[in-house]
Amino acid sequence: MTRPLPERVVAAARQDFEVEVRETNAPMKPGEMRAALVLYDGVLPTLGDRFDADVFAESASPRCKVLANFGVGYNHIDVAAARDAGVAVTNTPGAVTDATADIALTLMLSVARRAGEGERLLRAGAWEGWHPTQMLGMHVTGKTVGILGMGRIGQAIARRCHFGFGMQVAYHSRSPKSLEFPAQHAESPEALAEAADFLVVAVPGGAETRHLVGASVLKAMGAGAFLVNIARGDVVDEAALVDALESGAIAGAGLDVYEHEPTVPDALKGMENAVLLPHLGTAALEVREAMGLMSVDNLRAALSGETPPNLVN
Ligand code: 8YV
Repeated sequence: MTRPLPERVVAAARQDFEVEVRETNAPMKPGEMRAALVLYDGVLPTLGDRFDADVFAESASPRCKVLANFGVGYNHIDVAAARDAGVAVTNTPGAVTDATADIALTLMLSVARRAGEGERLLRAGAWEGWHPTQMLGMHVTGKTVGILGMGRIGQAIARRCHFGFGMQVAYHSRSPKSLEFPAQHAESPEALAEAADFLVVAVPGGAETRHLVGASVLKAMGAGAFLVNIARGDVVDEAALVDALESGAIAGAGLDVYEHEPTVPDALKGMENAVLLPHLGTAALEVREAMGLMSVDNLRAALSGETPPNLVN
């Protein structure tokens, strides 16, 4: 296990395996990853452990047979290189869906209703008392949400918006989906951005989606719209986002992820209309336990010669 994990997860793994838990929360270094491939039958890595092609290059047939990733996103692992080296890669879909959708709603509400800004004002002792035109934000109920990527998490966000907030739902994904709530398919990210009061990014990270939200999408959003990103930081061109916020091309942003985590541009930190969370998408004990137990199930299946339930390569 490449990080300390909740006790329940470690205990479940110990029932079937000899377990070593790496004691630091820092991402693994390339030398550690190469060594892990040689030393262990299975590795349970996570975000930040960059298992890229170079790491697999040195061991043609490593002892390690499975990387049971803790998390749904696996863009830090070169899955093709892993497959070529005979290493299965698995992830934890399902376990993260509701918690991540909840964080998307947290960000939508916080940025539109100026919750972060209000908290800072109050804590700074600058609140002069209620008045009818104090800190007016944007009313959320009934607005249009545009969801970029209508997978499990996108659908969970859409459901909350439709059933909870009476919002119109629009989305862009490679192909239209059959959904159990009304939703308009947009032909391009730009067309989606144009239609939306909130553009919510919910596509997987990776080369195909890098900078999918750049200057043209931000421009299409317009001055009244908010961007929310709960996916991966590099899906959004962060420099273009800073420009759009500084020039007033969009109204605000709610972010849980960043292009170069844990570095967050000072420009963003200085903006009142940016709500900035430290990658809290799944940060609840029961969710992290469910993710970990799912990883252990994948590990167990892969190491007993079965097809793991959540194989991605
Ligand atoms: C995880 C996430 O907690 O599951 C994911 O892909 O983004 C998070 O919510 C974290 O990234 C570990 O994978």
